[in-house]
Amino acid sequence: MKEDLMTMYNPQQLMNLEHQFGAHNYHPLPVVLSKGEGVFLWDMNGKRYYDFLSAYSAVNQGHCHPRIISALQKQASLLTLTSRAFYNDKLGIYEEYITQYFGYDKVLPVNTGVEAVETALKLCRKWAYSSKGIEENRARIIFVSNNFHGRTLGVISASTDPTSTTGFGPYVPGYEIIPYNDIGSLMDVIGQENVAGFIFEPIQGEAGVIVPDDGYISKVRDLCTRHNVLMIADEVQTGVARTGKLICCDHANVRPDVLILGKALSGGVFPVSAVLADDEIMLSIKPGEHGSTFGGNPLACVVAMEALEVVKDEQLADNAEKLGRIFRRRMKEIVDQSPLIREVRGKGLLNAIEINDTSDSSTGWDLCIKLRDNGLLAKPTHGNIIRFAPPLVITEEQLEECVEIIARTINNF
Ligand code: IF1
Repeated sequence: MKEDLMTMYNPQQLMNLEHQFGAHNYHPLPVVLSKGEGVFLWDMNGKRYYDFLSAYSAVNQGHCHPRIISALQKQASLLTLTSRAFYNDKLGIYEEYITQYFGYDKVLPVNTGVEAVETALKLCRKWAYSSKGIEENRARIIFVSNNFHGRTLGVISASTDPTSTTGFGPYVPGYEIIPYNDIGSLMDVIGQENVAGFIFEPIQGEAGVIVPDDGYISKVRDLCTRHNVLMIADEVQTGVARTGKLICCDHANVRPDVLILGKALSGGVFPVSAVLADDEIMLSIKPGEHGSTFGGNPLACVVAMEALEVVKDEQLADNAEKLGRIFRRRMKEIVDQSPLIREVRGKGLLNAIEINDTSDSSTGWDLCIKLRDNGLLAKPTHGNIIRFAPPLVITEEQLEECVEIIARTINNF
């Protein structure tokens, strides 16, 4: 029945179904995809596209990576979920594996990126009261402007984007916001009383792939160390090899006190996220004080271990580093010739172009429609910034072909 149903509809009818029966909380690019493999996506008419979004860096290992899919299939017919009311035979193995992989004492496994961010914020407050001795309910956590940490009330309370905050008040108290990439503003506040943590993205993805000055992250590290403030890195989007290192903080040789991961932790096959920290911080949370139904389920554990093995075996960080440099060099040639594009920026295979237009323009969208017609899928983060983030398994030859597609589209625009 279901199979027949699915073959009955054409793309437009499927988009209409979403419009009629689904919440209108997105504005997707008009393309209806039905198959993914590696760097490629196919729509229902069989047209092939290069995926230059990678589900916002969740598909770093490429769509439907065979090793991850077979790990999923094998475990799915064994045991998918017990809840944490009981032990299962995969969680301990996964916890040892991922803590050694990223170099922390412990992991708290959850499911979505924002759930991991919320967990990190709760952990920071708990540590502030139990270890740093801050007075109950007085902990202050410092965020940066133009942050993006997800969509829950807990994190939009720190957002500076009216689209994320308007109409969702009242907001969670205890947060402060300072400018990003401005070490002076952190120095002004970090030594004050009750400051518990500083949370940031090593590169701001949603803000438009904003790369901070060299030295910013290591100066943040020094200040947090000196003032016993937790350095909390949200690497949900920048982590797992995306920027050319295992985590983006590795570019600065900095080890955050709390590391937040998500998305590509599962290769886009299953919601898997995690918070990593050392015992002194992680043991602030006692049994029964935090959790989630699916957190640490055996299916997620098996999928995540295979997804991380693939990152290592296929040297995805090195590939991202190498191809990212080629991409930015080739894009700069286009920038120099095109009045349309102001700048290309990024690290590894997390890059973006800024269009010579205002942020409320439709140019980014219109350009993405043309890119779609030319066989490459990307989406603007704001009206005039287009993020380019292909799966990290892309080859140099495929990248060259994509640069040609982008160049041709821009020149004909
Ligand atoms: C959507 C944005 C990107 C994230 C960082 C936490 C989360 C995200 C640094 C929360 C999630 C996703 C959400 C997704 C689009 C995408 C996104 F445009 F929304 F902002 F990548 F830039 N920290 N980012 O980037 O993770 O709860 O979503 O698993 O459609 O909202 P999540």
